[in-house]
Amino acid sequence: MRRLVMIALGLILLIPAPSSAQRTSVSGDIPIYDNQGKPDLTPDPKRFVSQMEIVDRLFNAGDCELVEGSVGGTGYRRLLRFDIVLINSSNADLKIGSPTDPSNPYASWFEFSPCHRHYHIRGFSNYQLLNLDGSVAAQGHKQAFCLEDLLKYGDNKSNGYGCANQGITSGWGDWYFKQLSGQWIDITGVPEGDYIVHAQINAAGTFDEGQNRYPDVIEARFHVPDPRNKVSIDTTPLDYSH
Ligand SMILES: [Ca+2]
Ligand SMILES: [Zn+2]
Repeated sequence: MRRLVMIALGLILLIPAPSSAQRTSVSGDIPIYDNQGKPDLTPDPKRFVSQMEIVDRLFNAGDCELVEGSVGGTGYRRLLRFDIVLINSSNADLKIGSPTDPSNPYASWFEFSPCHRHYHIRGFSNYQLLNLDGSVAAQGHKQAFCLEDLLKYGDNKSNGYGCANQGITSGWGDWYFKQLSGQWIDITGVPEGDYIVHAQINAAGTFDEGQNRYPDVIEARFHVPDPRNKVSIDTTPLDYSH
């Protein structure tokens, strides 16, 4: 039953909305509340589906994506990619701090990314393609994140979090756009059919989200075309900035 409800939700979320209206409509749906000093992160459900697409992309031996495990092999890989915007809708900031400070309470969570060439919180998000019965059709990978303020959702001023002093201000969002290295699920060889794209943030439970009123899991139904069908080949440089 729960699965049916989520599928229904996924179908509703697949209805596209004009991009200019997304941010304000989402911030209205996810009002900031008093979470007793703890952050509450949630992925923007509209952005997730509106940017979802399939591309083919060539990977060569030695590419950092193979080292990081975000693709399953060399040659042309079929990638299902999407945006994740993490909104902090608590009245408290997510405060993480400097990755190079050994006294940082999150010191053991940082890992240096050979692709991005900066520190990420390891295991932050988990991307999977699920069959409609909830079993795994393609285990994506655990995408590590550098958490920072990129999009303004509320009225607050940013406290200036970036990759060198990580965090997300109350009412701000961190934007993992689909052009970033690893911001995908490798679906090479997945048969044609209907699937659920599943993303979980704070997947390792690194951050205490207090009441956690807003979900850490986002899902949307998606039709994967016949793998023999051509899709556009992405040759634009991958983004490693964030
Ligand atoms: Ca949450
Ligand atoms: Zn990064």
